[in-house]
Amino acid sequence: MGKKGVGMGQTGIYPVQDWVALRGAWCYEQARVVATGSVRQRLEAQRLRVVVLGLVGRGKSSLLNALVGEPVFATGAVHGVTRGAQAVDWRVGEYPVELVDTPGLDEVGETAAVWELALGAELVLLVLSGDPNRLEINILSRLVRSGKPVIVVMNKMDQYPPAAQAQLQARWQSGKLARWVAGTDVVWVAAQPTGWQKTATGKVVRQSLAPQVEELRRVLVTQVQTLAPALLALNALHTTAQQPPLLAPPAQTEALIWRASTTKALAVAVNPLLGVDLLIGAAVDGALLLRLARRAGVTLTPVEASKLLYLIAGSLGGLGVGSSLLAGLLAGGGLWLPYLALATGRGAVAGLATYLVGRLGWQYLVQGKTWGTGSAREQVHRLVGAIDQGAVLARLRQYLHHPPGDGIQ
Ligand SMILES: Nc1nc2c(ncn2[C@@H]2O[C@H](COP(=O)(O)OP(=O)(O)OP(=O)(O)O)[C@@H](O)[C@H]2O)c(=O)[nH]1
Ligand SMILES: [Mg+2]
Repeated sequence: MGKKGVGMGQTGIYPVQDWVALRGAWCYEQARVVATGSVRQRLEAQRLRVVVLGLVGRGKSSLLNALVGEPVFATGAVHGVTRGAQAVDWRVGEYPVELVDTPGLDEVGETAAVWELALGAELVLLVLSGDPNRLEINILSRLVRSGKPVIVVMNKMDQYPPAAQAQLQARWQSGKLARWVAGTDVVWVAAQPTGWQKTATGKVVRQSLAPQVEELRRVLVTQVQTLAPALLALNALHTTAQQPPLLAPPAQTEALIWRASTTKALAVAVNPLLGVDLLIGAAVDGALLLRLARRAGVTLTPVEASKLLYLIAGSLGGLGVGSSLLAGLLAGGGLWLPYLALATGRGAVAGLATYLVGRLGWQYLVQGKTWGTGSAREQVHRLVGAIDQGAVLARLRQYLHHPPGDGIQ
């Protein structure tokens, strides 16, 4: 199933001396066990994400166009041509590669989103077009400190006479830059070179020349073909290691979350109108989040609370709460079942939603109103997956069948 022989139980086909492949394959298997979300999807599909990064106008879009051999992305001399990240599918041997173009990093406002993409990629191409300025050195330093595999692409080399190019090269071979990036990871290209030509009338005009990116293509092909499993594994393990585990709230807080869950479960179960669920839900969940915020010592405005609720509840739709609702209904006996069983199923699912809102809300609040690295949706998805929903549903059902005070418990 795996490409390059990398798959379950196939690591033994590597010659023992082939350490890179052997370690890559081993890490790959480890990463498959722990990775979650979109990183896991890429890992399973052995699909690499390569992101270009660089300041405005360095030729990022031109470079990707030259690599794929088609004018996929808009380019131009004006400031900030690329406004949002866009991807194009490419392929290196058997490996699908997603090449992602990003807006220039000195474009105000886009920085966080671009960094999130770059730090989540298997490989970053940092595009420069001359000696790096201070901002570019900071960018490179952040990439290196994050342990991100980087290829430095020195673009627009048609603009440098050979002597100037030699000077540039010397700086990558000694000093600070050389300590950060190996010489073999600095590649010299001209993505959209221009030259001057004399017309029949004697006028000298600017003329587009063929791109010179073969060296980069060669480096990419070699790296991807030998290192794809290792690059995927490295990124997946790194991302996973940075993700905070699901936090267990203190007993009193857990009790508060549980009380809100059973309150909602009961309210929904005894209410015969389906649409009323939503109203009760929003009220109970919103109030719970505000109380949790007070306990965590964090300020949360009602608007923030409803945004948080919207985010968590929105993710639950795709996480099987909808299907567990259906399962709850069917487990109760199908369409002919007595109303009580149906209502109990509905109530338990509504209570489960509140429980998840409480646990995730608590995590978000005590972490200082952040989900950590990665997209909020993905983090919510991952944390919900870490909660035993079946057990919570069973407890809620039991509660609804025998609420405390009916003499049975
Ligand atoms: N001479 C020369 N010009 C180039 C080269 N590569 C790109 N350019 C020019 O540089 C300008 C910017 O190129 P883009 O590819 O749009 O740059 P970008 O980094 O995507 O820019 P933003 O999207 O605005 O951040 C364009 O006018 C290109 O024609 C090159 O190798 N040589
Ligand atoms: Mg661009």
